[in-house]
Amino acid sequence: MHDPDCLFCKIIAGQIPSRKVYEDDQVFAFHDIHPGAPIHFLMLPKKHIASMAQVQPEDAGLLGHMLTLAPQLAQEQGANPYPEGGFRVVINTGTEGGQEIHHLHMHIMGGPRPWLKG
Ligand code: DGP
Repeated sequence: MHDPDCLFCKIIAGQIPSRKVYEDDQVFAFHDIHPGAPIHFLMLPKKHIASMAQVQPEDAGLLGHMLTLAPQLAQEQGANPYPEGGFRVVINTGTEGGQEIHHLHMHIMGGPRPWLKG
């Protein structure tokens, strides 16, 4: 459940400070330290899953919970309503996928352009 060598497990446990956005029994969300958009926070499972490549069938409910929470949290953080507003969800997976922290996490980004390319 908790990996003592994992930076994000330490953030979840409060051993490293973060700017918390949301917490429940399954997930934790906090602002990215290097925001790439006006709104940029990370949502992660409390369970230590190294990446999306490690997700198991029993994690389907957990991932569904994260996906269904994303719009609510994005709106609470100031994302404008769909369709003119909106947000982007990114899950970097593995080194070639741009993943630097090996604890599964969603980047949730939004706000007025021009932050978004492509
Ligand atoms: P990724 O490349 O998908 O693994 O993204 C990791 C993100 O985590 C990156 O955008 C920066 C963020 N990050 C790294 N260390 C910390 C930290 O100590 N605190 C916070 N709030 N964010 C961090």
